[in-house]
Amino acid sequence: MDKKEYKKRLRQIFDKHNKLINKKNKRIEKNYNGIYYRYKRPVITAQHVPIFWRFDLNPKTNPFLMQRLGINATFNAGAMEFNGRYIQVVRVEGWDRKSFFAIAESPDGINYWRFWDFPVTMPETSEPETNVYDMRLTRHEDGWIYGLFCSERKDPSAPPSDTSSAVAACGIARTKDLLKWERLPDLVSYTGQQRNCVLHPEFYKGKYAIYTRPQEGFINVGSGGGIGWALIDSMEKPVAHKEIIIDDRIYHTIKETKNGLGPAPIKTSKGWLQLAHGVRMCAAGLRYVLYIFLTDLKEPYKVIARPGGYFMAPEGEERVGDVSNVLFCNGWIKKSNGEVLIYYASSDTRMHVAETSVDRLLDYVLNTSEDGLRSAMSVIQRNELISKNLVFLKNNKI
Ligand code: M1P
Repeated sequence: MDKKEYKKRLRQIFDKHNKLINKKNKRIEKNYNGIYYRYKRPVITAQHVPIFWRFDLNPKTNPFLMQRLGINATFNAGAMEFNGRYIQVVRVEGWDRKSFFAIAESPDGINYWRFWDFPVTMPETSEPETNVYDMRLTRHEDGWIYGLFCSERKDPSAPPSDTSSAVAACGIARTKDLLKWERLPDLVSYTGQQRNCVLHPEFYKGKYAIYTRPQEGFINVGSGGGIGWALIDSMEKPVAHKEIIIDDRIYHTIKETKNGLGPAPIKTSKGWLQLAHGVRMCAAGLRYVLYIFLTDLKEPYKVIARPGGYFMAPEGEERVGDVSNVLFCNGWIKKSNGEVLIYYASSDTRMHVAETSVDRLLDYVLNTSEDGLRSAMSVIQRNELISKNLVFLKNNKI
């Protein structure tokens, strides 16, 4: 490639990237459901990753201006407000299938997401993992920001012919500035593998509390599963001596196969708002949807409201990606005005935002019927709604 063409291509690449980052998103006003608003475009995609993370920009060492280290996907991000900016700790996956964490920030939580210059350098433990992903951020009352994530290693007991079996554990790190991370030991538990672990933001009776997801295998939860709750004495030596299941999987529901907590819960006057994912099996494979429930303010392991069905399921282009038919969320932000921004990933490929508020979410959890667990119950619930509405329509002009 001659000098002129190299320059032209480089300019094109940067212009395209700038255009993408500076394009304002649009709230979708049609298909109103009263619960949340989606936005038209994803907020973070592989194309948002800086050009200088992917290309070698020097024509001497890269005469064809090739992407040297490509990015496959940006998904499953933790989120928080930090120094007046909106932050996502994104799971960035390279062409080599390895994930790492990288911080992207936005001035308003919706638009202009830009990655910091370098990804997170996460220290390893004495037993280095192969892959890290899905960080849940918690600003704990002890003054630290904790990141709990999945730390994955090859299963040491797998026979040589098995190059897929893995062991998932809960990795733990903490920081004050999101730049320098102190790695703590992985969570020790006695219920098999762990994924989807989340630190509760407050002490419970002087102890740290972690939401867990015990699982027998790496993909299948086996006889385990459900969202658990465990108390631990210290984050420096995190041991879950005992786990109780606070939200189980249930036959013929959206969480029949497995479930897992999403982000750290939001504290409200009525209880802790909890966002989770539920998984069921179908002919097309696993289907991941999001659901919400409310737990008691004083005893956060007690579910006090449990709307039936899903809160959000993949729609349109969200349905397709590396692992299709998946919505996954491990980050949301409650703004000081009560608005809530939900950062969700679609099909293990890209990040989106949805907008709602604490008031709407509380109305949703407190006034949506529980899953009746039988078709006959679903008809009773619907008939009640229809009957009330027919009377309303008769007496009111719309
Ligand atoms: O591929 C869908 C999701 O699968 C796993 O989630 P879970 O442990 O609940 O099944 C995780 O690997 C997650 O990252 C991924 O999005």
